[in-house]
Amino acid sequence: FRGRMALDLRLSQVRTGVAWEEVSIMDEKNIPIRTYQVCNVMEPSQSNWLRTDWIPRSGAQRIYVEIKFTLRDCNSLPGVTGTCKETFNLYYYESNNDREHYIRESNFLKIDTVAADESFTQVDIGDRIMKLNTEVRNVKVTTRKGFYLAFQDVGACIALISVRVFYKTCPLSIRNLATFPDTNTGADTSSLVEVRGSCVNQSEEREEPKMYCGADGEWLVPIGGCVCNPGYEEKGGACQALLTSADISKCCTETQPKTPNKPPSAPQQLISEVNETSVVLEWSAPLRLGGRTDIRYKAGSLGDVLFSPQQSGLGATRVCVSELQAHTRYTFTIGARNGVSQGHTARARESVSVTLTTNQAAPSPVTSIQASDVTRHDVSLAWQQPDRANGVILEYEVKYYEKNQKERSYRIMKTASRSADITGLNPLTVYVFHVRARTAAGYGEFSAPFEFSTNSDPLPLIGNAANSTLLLLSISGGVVLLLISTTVFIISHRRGQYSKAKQDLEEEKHLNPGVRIYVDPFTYEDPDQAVHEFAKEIDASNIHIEKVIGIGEFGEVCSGCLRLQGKREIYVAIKSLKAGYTDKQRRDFLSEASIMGQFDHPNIIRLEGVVTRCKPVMIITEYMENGSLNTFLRKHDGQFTVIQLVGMLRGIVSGMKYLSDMSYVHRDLAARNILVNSNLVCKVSDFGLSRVLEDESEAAYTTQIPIRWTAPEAIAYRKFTPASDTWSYGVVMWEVMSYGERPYWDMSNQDVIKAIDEGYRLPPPMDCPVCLHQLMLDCWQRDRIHRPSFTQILNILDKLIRNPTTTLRRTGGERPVPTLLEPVGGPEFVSVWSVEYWLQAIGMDMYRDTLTAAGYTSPDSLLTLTQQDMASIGIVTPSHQDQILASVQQVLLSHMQQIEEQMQDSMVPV
Ligand code: ACK
Repeated sequence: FRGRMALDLRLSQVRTGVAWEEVSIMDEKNIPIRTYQVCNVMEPSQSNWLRTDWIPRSGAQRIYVEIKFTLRDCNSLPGVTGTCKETFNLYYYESNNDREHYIRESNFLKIDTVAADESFTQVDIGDRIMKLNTEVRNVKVTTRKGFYLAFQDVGACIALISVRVFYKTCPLSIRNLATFPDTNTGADTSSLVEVRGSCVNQSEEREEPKMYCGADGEWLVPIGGCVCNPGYEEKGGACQALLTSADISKCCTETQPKTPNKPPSAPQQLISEVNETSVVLEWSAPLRLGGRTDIRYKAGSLGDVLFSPQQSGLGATRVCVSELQAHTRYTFTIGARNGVSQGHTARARESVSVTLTTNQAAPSPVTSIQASDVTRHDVSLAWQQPDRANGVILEYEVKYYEKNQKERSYRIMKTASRSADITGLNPLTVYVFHVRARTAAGYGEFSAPFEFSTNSDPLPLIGNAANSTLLLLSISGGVVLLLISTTVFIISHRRGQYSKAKQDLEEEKHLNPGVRIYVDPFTYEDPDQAVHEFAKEIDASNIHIEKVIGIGEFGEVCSGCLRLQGKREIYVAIKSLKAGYTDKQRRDFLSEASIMGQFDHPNIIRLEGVVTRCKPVMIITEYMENGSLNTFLRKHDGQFTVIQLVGMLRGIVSGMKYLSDMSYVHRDLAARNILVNSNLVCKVSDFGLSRVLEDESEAAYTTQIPIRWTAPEAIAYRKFTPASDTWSYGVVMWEVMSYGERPYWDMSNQDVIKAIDEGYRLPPPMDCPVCLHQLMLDCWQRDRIHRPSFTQILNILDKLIRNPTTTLRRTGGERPVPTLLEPVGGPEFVSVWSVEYWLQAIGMDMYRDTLTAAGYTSPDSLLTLTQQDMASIGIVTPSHQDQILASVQQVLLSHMQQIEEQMQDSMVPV
């Protein structure tokens, strides 16, 4: 099978007499299979090794190991507390020797600790049910001709069912009349292998043809190409001789060409890899290509599933299918087509199919833990149901321990509800809590740590609805921020009150900035005069520096506290100018404060003031708990919902609209220059001017431009305008949707410039809705007048977030699923929001008056609804709160989908 070295591994025991045993068992379909098993759970300190024979590397640089295994849940084994484990370790050892008899254990390098997504338990009737886990790990192997793999058991009850080892290649491909050979992917998960193509027959190089082979086996960024020689024309990726008049007359007399092109035969060797509720399908090219090279594949399945990179027109022999239901049977078909295939769908003889069952999936992590009624010994915790429960939640488990004890000793409490009263705590002690949910599929992951300190009072200090709850920001995927000291609590509480309505109000203030235009501080003769015009001088004694948090262009960035007379102490970021600066450096450094001080918007970093009268010179700004956006997203890869990501993008564009309304052009908009606070609010920062004014000579200037983020006209002839900021905004959208991936990966700046010039644009990041990618493409229009303005982008994102009040084309005439959009009349339904209809559809109409009276009359207003909000207006039953919140989510998602469908209909490829 192309792209894989599929191996049936023979496992051999490193030492005889150890715990692993070769055992034959029956699989779910009652077919006998051979397994390796170990189950030494009663004795402590186990270390039982099992290793494979030598595996040749065959030129691969990164290998993938897929392990299928079952693992027994320790809770189901009586009397094994403390000794029983639920993981094993995977190791490798590179070697040129294909027959090593003995390899010292310490020579093996660890790949990973492998845990089961599902462990199996003995059910009451004494009948064992076996649940299969599939885990894939990968590792770089570049130093020897081959390698050995080893499995170390540390006291678990495991059966290894199968081990598959493979590597990935980008398959032979023809682009721009150049052939690119079957190429092994690079050694690193982010590496791109640069490959030079060779011109097809009867063609010659127009510009050196190049492509990059990505780590996933996909070809990326074709550059250059070939052109057909005179007398030949391009057809289906090849150069064919132009017909002479003699040919034409001959052709006209013949009824059939001698060797007509045909549709391809079916793709071969379709294999599937199930990972919980997603599947990767891979296949090989058809045996017969029908005499053509323009083969494309189309994947098919019943039901609502998501294909990526796309469902049809696939050039590569691989597709990922996600959003499948847990534990459900699916049939997938892959059809092959070429330019002479008839109709829209592949016929049976042109397709191949596979049927499989998805795994059960454990629930996603619990989010939004809140603490209330904190006393010296007790606390009440409450949390929300996981975003994806993937089944009925049977119970929750709360694990907690004293922070300074780490996890050396912890306590576990189980509860069927979404709350728990924890008692018997020590006073004035910081505790760490984690909560996880369990369904029939097993436990989900624990939530991120939630910390708080008990106090010294016997009665709750914080316990009433108005100012009681330690509200932690809920991030789907379970990132919860830590709140420890009272000071932090106060700040966080203030920000916790952040609401959309309030933000709207604040934004409204800025809707009409009138004639206020940004003033370039360099127009002032005396730079200090500019600073003092726009920034407040702060006395250094009011600043208390706590720690260094980073390095900026001019010196350290610290965090600390600022206490101004008559005001509450606030947490701030402090940028300082390093010693030994020149006058020019001081001026450039302070120019940022002069610029920032002119802005006042919720999505622009706020200047608190400057220290210029003593050293070091400092700029004080509001503190952003989550630091810069690119680092933050990388840390939380895959943990946010699309709506949360779009929420961040909305904030950024709102700030950019404000800047462009003030005629300020940022010139360096990038995720690294956006800061994120604890409420996930994104703010534009970095208004340094040095990059603009540094050196006016063209060459020096170009080296300072952040090429990957900058519009072509700004690179080529320094045309910086709001439209060039729009281009950069498109790149920021891409960074956000790809969780901080580097734009254009590790391509060189020169290649980026060339690729952009040739019309190449960044592809949609994984799981990125089509409509958002379309918006990025709009921001990257070559002609800047065709790019959307920030006002337009803001409107589009708002439309995506809000429930539609505009016409949305639906695909059929069926009644809506209870996604709660009321259809009214006509074949082209107009979806109208009605709170009444929505509540009725989810059986919650008893809250109609309550919600309406509190101002929740539009889906927009519901966007920020939290459990606290509901509790405060009298919706107190947890199950009702859950139902309402889940439904709000559903409305938003269904809306995103509908917009996506609509955009797909009208999409024009670039
Ligand atoms: O990614 P980070 O943690 O966020 O590292 C950089 C570092 O300082 C150098 O710029 C952080 N930083 C800058 N300004 C602020 C701020 N206002 N609040 C919090 N962190 C900041 C930035």
